Amino acid sequence: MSANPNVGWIGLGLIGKPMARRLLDAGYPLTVWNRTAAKADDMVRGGARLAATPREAAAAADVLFTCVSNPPALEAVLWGPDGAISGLRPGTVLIDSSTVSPGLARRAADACRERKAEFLEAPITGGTWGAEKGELVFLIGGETSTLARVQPALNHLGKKFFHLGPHGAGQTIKLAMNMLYALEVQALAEALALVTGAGLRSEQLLDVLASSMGRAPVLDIKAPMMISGDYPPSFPLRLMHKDLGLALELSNQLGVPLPATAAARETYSAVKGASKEDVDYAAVRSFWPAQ
Ligand code: NA7
Repeated sequence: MSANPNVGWIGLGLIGKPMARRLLDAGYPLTVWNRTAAKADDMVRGGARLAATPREAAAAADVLFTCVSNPPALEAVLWGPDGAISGLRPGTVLIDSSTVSPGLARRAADACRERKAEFLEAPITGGTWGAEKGELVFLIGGETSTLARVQPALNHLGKKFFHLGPHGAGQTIKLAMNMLYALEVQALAEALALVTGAGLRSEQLLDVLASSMGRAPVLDIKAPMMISGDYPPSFPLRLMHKDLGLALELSNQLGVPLPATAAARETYSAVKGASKEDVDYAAVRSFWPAQ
């Protein structure tokens, strides 16, 4: 692929927008589409072109990224009215960085093949911070040759790229990763509830944790939010709730029981239902009263 191919970008959310911004800043000609068009205003001021439909964004692109919230959102932008699939040109590479089911990734790959386009699933981990710094970790499924064609663009977005296998493999590992984060963060919330319920201070547990094998980078990041009770979304709880649902859906298909995940999903469901704002998943702590 020649230097600086035309890039299309669909989905300017908390993670999608800083990713797209990095490609614009790196000099890629960028066409964007977002359901709420006003969220593209600053990108347009920065030199991006605004497409009227996902189809138009796809038609302008040599490389088209999608980064939207969940499976229905991806289905809408790919196959809805004026959907992106209908605009793909032969040879275009569609890269989906949303977290969706492995089955949906395979469907998108089939649809691209029918258009003589190529597909990579490339869900990410690293949150808004990683997206802004270009230090995301990509979990990739698809052909090696497709990845090689788009690697220069991906290098502006990520610091590490795991090519995990054929379509579906990236999403499967992503769901397993997020399950682990969700369970770890819920385990800390439960431990803090026990400690404070016994009349001790949260900081006492955290001090001991810092010198123990129980320490984990995700807990280092989420613990201060749990102490302050302030949960600005880096990775929103509503998306973690969605990923736990996707993991359970996959586990049902495979016949692999996930009892801890099933229980955790109930906690995340309760907090999601009670939250009036868009909170980080560290807010799972609010399931238990703060002491
Ligand atoms: P956000 O901040 O929730 O942004 C979600 C994006 O998806 C945003 O652009 C939304 O458009 C778009 N969206 C949501 N529903 C639809 C439908 N039905 N049709 C079209 N577009 C839609 O998510 P993040 O950027 O943090 O994360 C994106 C993905 O990466 C997600 O899968 C994570 O799990 C990982 P809006 O601006 O609301 O109009």
